[in-house]
Parts: sequence; structure tokens; C-alpha cells
Amino acid sequence: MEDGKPVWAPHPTDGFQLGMIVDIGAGALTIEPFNRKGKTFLASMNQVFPAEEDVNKHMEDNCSLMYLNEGTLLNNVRVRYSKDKIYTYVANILIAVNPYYDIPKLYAPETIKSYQGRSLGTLPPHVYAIADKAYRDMRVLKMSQSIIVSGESGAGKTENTKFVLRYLTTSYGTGQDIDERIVQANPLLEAFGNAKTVRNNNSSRFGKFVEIHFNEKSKVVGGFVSHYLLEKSRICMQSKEERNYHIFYRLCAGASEDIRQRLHLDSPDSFRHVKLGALKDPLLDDQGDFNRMCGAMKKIGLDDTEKLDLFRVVAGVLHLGNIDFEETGSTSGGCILMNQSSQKLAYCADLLGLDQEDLRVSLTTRVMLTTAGGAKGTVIKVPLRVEQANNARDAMAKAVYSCLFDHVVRRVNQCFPFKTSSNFIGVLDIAGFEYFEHNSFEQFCINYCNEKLQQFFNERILKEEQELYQREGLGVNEVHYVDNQDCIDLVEAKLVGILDILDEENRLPQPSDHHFANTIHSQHKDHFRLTVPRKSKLAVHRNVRDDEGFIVRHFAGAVCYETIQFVEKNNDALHMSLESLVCESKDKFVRELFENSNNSKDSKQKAGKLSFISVGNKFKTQLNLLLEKLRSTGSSFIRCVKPNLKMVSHQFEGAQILSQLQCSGMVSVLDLMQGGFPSRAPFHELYNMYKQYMPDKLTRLDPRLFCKALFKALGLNENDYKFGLTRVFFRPGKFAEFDQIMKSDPDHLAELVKKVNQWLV
Ligand code: AD9
Ligand code: MG
Repeated sequence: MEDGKPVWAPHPTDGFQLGMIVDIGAGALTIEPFNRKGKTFLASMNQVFPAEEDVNKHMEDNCSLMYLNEGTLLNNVRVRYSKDKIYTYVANILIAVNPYYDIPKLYAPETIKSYQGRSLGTLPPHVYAIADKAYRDMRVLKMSQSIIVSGESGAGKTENTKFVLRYLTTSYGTGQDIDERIVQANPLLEAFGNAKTVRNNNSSRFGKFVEIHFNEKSKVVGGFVSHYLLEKSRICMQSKEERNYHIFYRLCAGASEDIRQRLHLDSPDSFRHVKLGALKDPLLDDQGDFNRMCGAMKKIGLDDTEKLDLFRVVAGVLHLGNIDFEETGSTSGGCILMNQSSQKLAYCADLLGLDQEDLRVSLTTRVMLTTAGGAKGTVIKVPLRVEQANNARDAMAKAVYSCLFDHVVRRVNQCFPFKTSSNFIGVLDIAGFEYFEHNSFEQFCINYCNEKLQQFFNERILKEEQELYQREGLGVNEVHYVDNQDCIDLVEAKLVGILDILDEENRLPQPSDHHFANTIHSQHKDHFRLTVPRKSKLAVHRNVRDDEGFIVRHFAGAVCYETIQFVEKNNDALHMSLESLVCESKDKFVRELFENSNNSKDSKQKAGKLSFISVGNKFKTQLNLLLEKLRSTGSSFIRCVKPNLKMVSHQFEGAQILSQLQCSGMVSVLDLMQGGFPSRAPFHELYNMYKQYMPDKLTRLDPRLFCKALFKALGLNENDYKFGLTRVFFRPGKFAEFDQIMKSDPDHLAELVKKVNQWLV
């Protein structure tokens, strides 16, 4: 970077602003912004990046830019977004900005057709191009493929996932039911697993990996969905502007009179578990969505009985939530049902096939095994206080609903079965890195997952770079990147990892979130990745006491987790009497919900702990299986970006987009490429760019020789570039230097031509 050249310098809201370096100090640069002449400011060296000469120019592949840095990346994405070009490549990675409106023809059937069989880069960047690459790789390499879609809430992961599924089934299906079913499974999954949040009106509150299976002729034969971590806290609790899962409102709004009566439905504001948050959203059409969901259910083959089974349990959960308790007032403590609650209890018991009296007893007392006086195994009933009974009720609602969700996924899987499959293409739609003002167990799990995915991303991108170098015969091997294994170990290592420490806490007779936080700190004193909140530089973190939280330094930034409720959220078990109550329901459907769920007695016994199922460790196991699967496939990455917090079209909030690009590891990719040979230009492109300046004798050479001769004649440093088979690879910044030489003033150019001529002789 030199004085007078355009640079990207930090800007608080736009991310970067264009300016000029006017002075270079010891630690900082003085920058004069282009649009505010005379108003200089200081920026540290590592925050300022060279800009392209023409900042309005944009490139389909960011790697074709002259300068590769976060400033030019953000600008390229910005310019393209302003022209409705929401997709951009960084090498083979696809960046997708959410347009928040339907761009005409972008996903039209003819667009699908045009991408079929075309290799990446021949048409404008598109999610279809990534889908087709995965398909062609699967065919050619005879290897399953996965597409990893990531990004923050509202960035467009689920929409892009659906475009991939639609593309593959339309292009490579057999035209039979199965194709449509794979697509139609989504409305059902979304009805039960999505909700309105402040970040997204249709936010997926679970992660999923959808596999499309293909036969030996590479035609679609079936599908399979795996799901991860449904957010359970939402079932009983929503913040003011958010809602519970869509199905609750849709059922209340759309059910026929007949069903309403059978399920004793009423408007949502009469149910505790849904009325806490926003009831209605002007953008959501609950009734219409109900009908669309029923249509999808029909298409995937659910009959009316099955449909009613699902609705019955949803209604059961609604009525369960309305049961209230009050103190008995007697000396023995405990609580009883409030007057009006008997009716709700009756509805709930009826809908879930339970005995009313048993349900009442199970909600207000707890069965314990005493070991007092050596008389092992005496069963006693301990009355619960109001607060404990409330907790038991909510725990039951969560357990029933999450078993129902497991069932929905299982049922969806039955509708696209396959006998044999040669290969699959899997699409992973899972929440990206999260950090909020308050971060709890959910963020901890999601960020742990993102560490694992980031590691996988690094492995793959690194490998791809190296493979490209090898293919092109470059003979370079070293590409550096920051390994995050230490952070993953901090979370998942046996015994000393945070997840195991948490499980140990859960097993204590009196587990506590404070003790848990303290144990982490004493176990990992001086761990590079772990800090005590009080010592944090940030005031917000200092408000959290050391025994109330811990800070993890993730690849995408430090996050302070508050440990309150970690212990509770890590335990997936119902208390014993409630558990056996639902397991013995008279209703076959309800009984089977529990028998088949992952939390069945069977799996608990396997775990050897009758009363405790760890949510964290179950997730760890699932995640490790997922990664094993991903590692056995070829992979593509789609990084989704949310353009603004208002969720509106045509608004590009640079600073927060930049932060997403950083969190998704895109900036590290650029760093990684900077360490290698990031700028690459095919011989024929260079030939076309520069032939006008060169003597005829040189232009008669073929493009490869032309470049070789030119570089030699110019005396370029051989460490700065490498010749591959099809293109020249440049060290960071060297392409730009070369270009500069070529476009220098006429006198200098004449000098150059003279040099070339001499060399040619
Ligand atoms: V979350 O983590 O599940 O909360 P996602 O899945 O990343 O989130 P989603 O795909 O649901 O976000 O997108 C949010 C909304 O943006 C959608 O409901 C659409 O209204 C809008 N969207 C997203 N992508 C597109 C698109 N390619 N074209 C038009 C889009 N609208
Ligand atoms: Mg989603």
C-alpha cells in the first residue's frame, strides 16, 4: 500500500469506507475518506486494505479480483447485491445474500434447466450450480456428496436448502411421487419445528441433514432426514415478540369445526404456552398455512387418522399448559389443582389417553425410592410445591412435544423409503455461530457444532487448495491455517471437557450451575480458549460473576456463556412417575411416541443411568456421527448472509455483513489463500488483456508461451508466481503489481517492449 492509492479503511456502519492513506505513522495510518475530504482519521495497519482501482467493478468469483482481502470481498458482494446478483463465489464456496424478495426468474424452471450438466463457473454463480456440481461429482467420482449450508438466523439457509432439494429432484428424479414427497416433507417439518422469532418469521428451531439417495443410474430413489437439537425451551416459554412452534397457532386458526370440538380448541390467547409471546404476525397467515400444511401431509401420504393423531397430541400439550396449581395450605405442604384446572386436566388426559387421577397425582407428587435405614427401595410419594408442580407440567409438555417432533421426522422418513441406494447428496441446514447479549446452553451447543464444522471446512478448503496446486503441477504444499482442535477438546474431551464436567454436575445429589462454572474454571486454569468473565476486557462480560459463566474464545470470536439453567437444560429426563404414566398411555399413538423416541427406557438403560439423559452428550454423539458422514463424502459450502436486521429488501448493512463473513470463516479463507497463490489467471485471459501492448512477434506465441516470455522479459521474481497447466498463480498482491507494470505510462511501456524484444532475440 502506498500513499495516494485507494484503500478500504474501517467504517462503523458500512464495514469499510474508501479512502486514501495520507500519512504512515509508527502503529497507525492516517486516512482521508474519499467522500469527506480533509476529515482524516487514524486506523491501525491491519485494518486497512488495498482497494481495486475501479470499485464499481464486480466479479463472479471473488478470487479474480486483483486484491484479495475483506475490504474487496465486502465491496464485491455489495456491488453484486445492488444489481440483484445475490450469489458470489470465493473459489468453490458460494456466498448467498438473502434478497428478502422474489428476484424474477431466479429460481424459474427454465433456470433449473439451464444449470443442468454445466460446470461451476460457466454460468453466473447460483445455488443450482452448487447442486449440479455435487450431482456431477457424485456421478463421476462415485462418491456421496454433502452441501453444508450455514449462516446466521434469517440468512436464508432453509430457503437455499429447499432450492437444492427442488433442483435435484426436478433435474434427476424419476418423475414419480418420491420426488414431490422429498420437497413436500418440508412444510410438515417446518410446521412442527419452525417458529417466528425476532430474527426470522420462519426460523428453524432444529438442525437437519437431508439426504437424497440415488440409484446406480444416478436417479432419485428416496430420502432420509436426520434432525438435531429441537429447541425445547420454546414449548413453554417465548419472549414478547416471538412465538411458539407454528403448528399451535395454525391448528387453532385452521382446524375444521368438527376437529375444534373434538380437541376442545379455542383461540391461541386462551392457552398459556402460546399466549406469552406475539399471537399474530401480519406477515403470517396461520389459516392459509394450515391448509397448505394439510395439503403437504396429503401429498406425502398421511391419512386422516394420522393427521388427527398429530393434532390430538398438539392439543393435549395446549391443555396441559393450562393446568394451574395452588398451595394446599395444609402442614404437609404440597399443592393441588386450582378449581378451573380440573376441566383442562380432563381434556389433556382424554387427548393423551391418560387416567385423569393418575395424571393429577403424577403432576403434584414425585415418586422417590428411599434408602433410609437400609430398607432399600421403599417407594414413597413426596408432595410437590407449586413451583415444582409447574416445572413437572412444563417438563411433561416439552417431553411430549419433542417426542412428537421425533415422530414427525420418523414419519416423514417413511414416506420416501428406498431399498438400495448407490450414493446420496446430503444437505446440512443447521444454525450458524451465535452470540447474543445473553448466551445459554443452546448457544453453547450450536457454537460447539460450528467449531466442528469450521474444522471440517478448514480441512476441506485446505485440501482443495492443495489438490488444485497439485493438479496444476505447482509442487507447493504448505498452506497454513489456525487449527481449532484445542477449542473442540475443551468442549468434548473425556472427563475434562465442558460437556463431561456438566454431566458430572448433573449426577451430583445437589447439582448447581455455580458449582459447574467453578469446576470448569478450576479444571482449565490458563487454557488459551477459556477465560473468566470478570477478567474480560468487555464491561458486559464483567457483569457476569465467575461462578455464573465462562468465556470461550471461538474461531469466530469470544462468547460469554451464562451457566444458569445449564444443568437443567442438559437433563432430558422426566421425573419417573410422569415418565411411566405416558409410557403406559391407553392411547397406542402416545405410547409409541415415547417407546420409539430416543429417550426410551431402553436407551436410558443402555446409558446405565435410569434418571438422567444428557442432552449435551447425546448431541456430541450425533454430531460426531454427522462429521464422520461428512468426512466420507465430497463437500460443497454455501455461506448465507443476512443483509440487514430489518428483514427488508435492498438494504445492505455493511458492518454486520462483514461480521458474518468473518464468523463464517470466509475472511480466514482469504487469509489462507493469501498464504498460497490466491490470484490466478488463465493464460488466455492474460493474453487478451495485454496483447495490445506487445510486439507482434510475442503475440504470435500461444497464450502460455506468451505469458512465459512476457514474465521472463519483465524479469519478474520467480518466487512471486507459478505456471500451472492452465493458468498462472500469483502470490498475494503480485498480480496487481504485474498489472501495474503493464499499464504504466507510455514511456515506461516503450521501455518494456524494448526489453521484450531484446529477450525475444
Ligand atoms: V434460521 O437460522 O432457520 O432462523 P434461515 O433458515 O437461515 O434462518 P430462511 O431460509 O428461513 O433463513 O430465510 C428467512 C426468510 O428470508 C425467508 O422466509 C424468506 O422470506 C427470505 N428469503 C431467504 N432466502 C431467500 C431467497 N433466495 N429469495 C427470496 C428469501 N427470499
Ligand atoms: Mg432455517
